[in-house]
Amino acid sequence: MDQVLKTAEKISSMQIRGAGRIATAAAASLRDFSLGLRVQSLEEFNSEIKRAADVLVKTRPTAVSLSNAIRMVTKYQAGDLESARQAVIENADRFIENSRKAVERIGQIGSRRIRDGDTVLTHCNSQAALSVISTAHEAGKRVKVIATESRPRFQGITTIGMLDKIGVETELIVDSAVRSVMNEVDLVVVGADVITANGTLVNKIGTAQIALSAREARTSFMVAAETYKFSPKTILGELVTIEEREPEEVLPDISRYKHVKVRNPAFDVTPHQYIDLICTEAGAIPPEMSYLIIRERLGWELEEES
Ligand code: RI2
Repeated sequence: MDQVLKTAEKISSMQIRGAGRIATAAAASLRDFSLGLRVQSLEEFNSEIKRAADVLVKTRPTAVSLSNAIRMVTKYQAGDLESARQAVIENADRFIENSRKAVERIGQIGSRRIRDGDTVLTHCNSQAALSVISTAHEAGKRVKVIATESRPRFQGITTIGMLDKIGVETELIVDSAVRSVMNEVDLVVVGADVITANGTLVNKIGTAQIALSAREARTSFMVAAETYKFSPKTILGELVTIEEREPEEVLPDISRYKHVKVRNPAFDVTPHQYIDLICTEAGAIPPEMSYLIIRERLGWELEEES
């Protein structure tokens, strides 16, 4: 269990971050846990796996990628201990490989929306969004990227670092400069933590005001998301929990103040009307088609839940 607790700690402290990465880290952790699990019976194995899954799923309350990954890994029907172990290992490996391929495919599909000479604005640090940009760059298109800092955790610095390595020209802006540059932007590309049944996007705090600004400036707004970022439970009416993180991430010396409260929501909600396109590994869809993605790709979960 030590290894699972360590991974859980890395996910909650955001040493491992990004909706896709936390999902694959949780899958790998369950696989390794299953590999080393010394128990006598299938029942014990099942309950230990459930215990580990519960620890991992609680680490970040918003990202549905985590619960979707854990459900895919722990969904098995086995008659004995060793076949259960084998199933968890195979499920985890399959999830990790599919996730890698999905990000690659999203890059191939989404990059078609980028034209030679375009300026693309991105927010935070998203593997899926960066795959779109880097695939366009690799195809020989000249792309300039404007990246927001993404306070309070400054994931924008990670983004410019990654793009710098592959030779993409970037400009870094503070989050509040988005409207000032929006008229120079051809396309906004962001990732997703959750997409609901009606195509609403939950993503890094600040995304909603970028979408608003893009709409006002008539700039296209695209979301890059693997299908496991879609939330089956939203079909059943469940609301998405928005994670509120420690105030110290925003104001490290908050203890000096007596009457100050710092709010630190990690994500916000962008209505589907502000989104032109969601690019998934199953194709680029209008947000209103999210329901179908959930039914076709994640439908099994609905049967279990209802
Ligand atoms: P990929 C991140 O969350 C950001 O909100 C980003 O847009 C989203 O996950 C998707 O990232 P955080 O972990 O899965 O930084 O595309 O809170 O990498």
